[in-house]
Amino acid sequence: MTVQDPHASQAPSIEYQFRDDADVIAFARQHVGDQLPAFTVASELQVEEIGDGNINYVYRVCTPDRSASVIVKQGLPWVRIIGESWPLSLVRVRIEAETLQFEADCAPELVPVLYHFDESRSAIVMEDIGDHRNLRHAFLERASLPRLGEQMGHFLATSLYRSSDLALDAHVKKSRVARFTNPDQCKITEDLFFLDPFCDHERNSINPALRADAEALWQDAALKVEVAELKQRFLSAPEALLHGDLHAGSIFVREDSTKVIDPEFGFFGPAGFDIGSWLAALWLAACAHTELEGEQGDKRDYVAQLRAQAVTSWERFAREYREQAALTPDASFAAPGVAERLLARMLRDALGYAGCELIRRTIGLAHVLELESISDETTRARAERRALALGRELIMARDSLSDIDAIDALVARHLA
Ligand code: SR1
Ligand code: MG
Repeated sequence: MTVQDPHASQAPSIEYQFRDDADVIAFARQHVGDQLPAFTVASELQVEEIGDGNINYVYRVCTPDRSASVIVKQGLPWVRIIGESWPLSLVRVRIEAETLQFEADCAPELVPVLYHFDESRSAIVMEDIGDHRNLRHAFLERASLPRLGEQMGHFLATSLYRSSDLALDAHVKKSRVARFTNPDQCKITEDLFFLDPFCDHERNSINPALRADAEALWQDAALKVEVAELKQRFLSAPEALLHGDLHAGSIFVREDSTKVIDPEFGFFGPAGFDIGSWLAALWLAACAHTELEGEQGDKRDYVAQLRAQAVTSWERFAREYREQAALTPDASFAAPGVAERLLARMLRDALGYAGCELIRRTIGLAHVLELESISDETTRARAERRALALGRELIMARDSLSDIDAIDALVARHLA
């Protein structure tokens, strides 16, 4: 397959951009030869563009018999789906590579192997996890994923603890905060998460059958105060190195295995942001399944499974965070009660950020496949209304919710 210049119609080509198939293949061969011997001996390699994300270009390079393959990801200095009118710094590609490496140190089984990062071509070569499928599709098919909650709880606990003040020397932490400063990516979140969905913004995309609900939300002054507080913490609470975009599209699964990809939004922010984004991924899918086609009993069971995954994720996260915090080398943080205080704040933040994610994926720019797969607008609006109401209540009630079972009961009420 030939790689056409994907930008030909909307932007000038960039000097470092892959020119054609041969260029992508040569790049992959040059950078994984040592690690993947089949790439050195195979006389011919093949390439296909497989990216369906919003921002970058993603290629699979493989041997003719497909027995060996790698993924090459290249970033251009703008948002792929928008073009030159939305410029984006290339620092995100280095940050993605370094965040991926940090996550691999924390939980090697939960991320693809990073083979190479090339700054001059803004490109990464990594393991092909093509035997996994995107979690959105798994959710749509109501796949049973018995280990997902535990695995995500572990991913969050290890990455958020090991980049925190409890684990890192203060000088090291400060230099990492500087190295992972990612202002263009953060600005996307600041706008799409905290601004657009709460006003009549031109970037929003709203189901006409849900318009009145969105308009009511825009009039909700008390909600806007809470969202402003969440945004302020997002801007100025460098607690831990976040993945920064932990939605279902950033996760690939097999029944027994989970892989988290795409940490290009990585930066030091409030730990509850990643936790909340993940919980919202589960709850968004659950909202969709209240109205997706299928037997009522099957749908009810799957909604219950998704709720249970959220409970398991938090329980595993909290248990493992506590265990790690008990070993902190910093005597101030070793005092009794400190870990519980931090966990309580992370949970409170997580609920607020989950609420924002539920709202922005319903009426903002970037929606989720699970809800979008409900073709009838009126039916879809019923599921979307649940997401909006759940999101709003999580934001408004977060200070009074400190117990995961009570939170699950609240979620269940919205999904009934
Ligand atoms: C223009 S980028 C839209 C969304 O896609 C990314 O994956 C992030 O979630 C971002 O908010
Ligand atoms: Mg992404």
